[in-house]
Amino acid sequence: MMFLERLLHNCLLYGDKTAIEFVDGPVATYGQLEENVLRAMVYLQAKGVVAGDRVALQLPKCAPFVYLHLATMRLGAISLPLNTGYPVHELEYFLRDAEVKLLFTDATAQPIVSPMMAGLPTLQEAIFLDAASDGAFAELLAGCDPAEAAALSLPADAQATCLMIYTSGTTGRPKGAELTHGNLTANLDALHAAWGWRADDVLLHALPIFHVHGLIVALHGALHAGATTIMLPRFDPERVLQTLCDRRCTLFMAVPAMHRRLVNAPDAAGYDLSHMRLLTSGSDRLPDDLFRQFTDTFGHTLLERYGMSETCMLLSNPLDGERRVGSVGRPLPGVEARIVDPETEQPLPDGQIGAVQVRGPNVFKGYWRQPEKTAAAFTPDGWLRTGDLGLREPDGYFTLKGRSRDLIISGGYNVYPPEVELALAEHPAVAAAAVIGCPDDEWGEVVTAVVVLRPAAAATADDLVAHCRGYLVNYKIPRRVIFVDDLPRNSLGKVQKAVLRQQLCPQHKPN
Ligand code: MLC
Repeated sequence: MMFLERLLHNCLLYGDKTAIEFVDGPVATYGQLEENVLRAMVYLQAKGVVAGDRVALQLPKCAPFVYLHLATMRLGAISLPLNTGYPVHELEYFLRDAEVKLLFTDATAQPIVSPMMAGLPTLQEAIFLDAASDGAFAELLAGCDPAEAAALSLPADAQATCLMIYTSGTTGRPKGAELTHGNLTANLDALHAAWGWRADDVLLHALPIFHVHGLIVALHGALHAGATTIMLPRFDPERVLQTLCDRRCTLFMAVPAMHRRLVNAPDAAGYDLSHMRLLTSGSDRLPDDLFRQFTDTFGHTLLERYGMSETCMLLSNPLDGERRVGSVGRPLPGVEARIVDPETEQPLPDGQIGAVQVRGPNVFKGYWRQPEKTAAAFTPDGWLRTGDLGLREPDGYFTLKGRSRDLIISGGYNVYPPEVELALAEHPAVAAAAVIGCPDDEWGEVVTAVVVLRPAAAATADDLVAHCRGYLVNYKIPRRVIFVDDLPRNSLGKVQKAVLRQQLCPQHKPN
């Protein structure tokens, strides 16, 4: 059964049960969820949305986001969730590249979005919602009769794209990873089986919902199971701990930077989480000390799993059985993973470090209108090159050992150095810039800019940070700026980032 069909089935089966409760906000039963999704479908149809169209959602965590996202996919169109923090420069790029037809954004974004509309011919309309007000959205949908959409059949083509998540690469601008109905279904079925999702689960949701982790693994996971989701508008460690206790939640998912804040919260060990069933960690490597500190503090062993935007989830430690420190576990049902020699791409024996490649029905269709980049992402026999390095142990557990691609992970967000380097290069005082990730206890890695100034030019670290804020979302802004006379380069003129990391990162350990 495809995901949207299962969701509809759950809406009929659990009509009076709470599907999503926004803390300090609205509550929707499964019955109300279905009704609002149908209304949103009628609204979108009236705006001319048809199968294949891109609908961008740049909204905070709110009920309208959920209804519009599900309605878009159910019409066979493509949902494009966007970080609310994107400055105009990034937002405009996504809207142009994806040829977005409709944009839903917060009312506060009007001064930014309205002036860019004229330059975006495919953007038919931007709809400004007061996301904080329940009334505003209800008013928008008031004239929409759910019965009109109820008669529509569910999307039947498993190969059709339903979700696009932008992710960058080692070169160039971000690319839209196209996930299909079949991808989501395969992943949710696998996670359902692997993590024992149940209809009586209560998930506390504190992640952003514009990425795979918060949107697919957490929110869709709960909807797929017929479970209840309690939504916190943002992550706050004490509020998380208090809500887990008060609401007797059974499930919680987070990135390591969040788990670090939980164990360091005042009187963390005083919260009784004994009723909880499962706490997971992902989007970044879980440090060994944090894995142990979490168990010591809360009496629960974190379940670490591994995934990426292009694939959703790939590997997971087990629900029952050993959750191995430092390991991301074994492939999920239906997923194949292998370790190959990075040069020859021939499989390596267990225990040897090589490139991680994966295959399975969860693996994305390709990058939006980028056939060359899509082809380059796969081997000729269809394995996706993840860009991560790792090893497989004889009992099938995988351990990640670094990255072959030039990627920084800060607080669970991916940062691609070329994007930050391009932004720095726009500053008139910058002659050259290289961006590296330095290990950091709080964030995992911090974005560090190594900059050569033009002769006689003057700029301070604060100047460059302020400049970057005009181009990049907050988590991509360099936290450290180091000025140097020259960048180390190889004989081809390429900056030797390994040398920079070695010289400039205080806690750097080579792979
Ligand atoms: C916030 N800031 C960050 C940052 N998050 N800087 C670097 N890296 C980050 N990840 C900035 C803020 O803008 C602010 O800057 C300063 O840090 C302090 O802010 P804060 O209030 O302490 O941070 P907060 O808003 O609480 O955010 C921290 C966080 C957040 C951990 C809650 O980073 C977060 O939600 N991370 C989750 C990311 C995620 O969902 N990834 C999933 C990707 S999917 P200033 O200068 O303005 O003061 C994926 C696939 C998979 O990867 O496998 O899951």
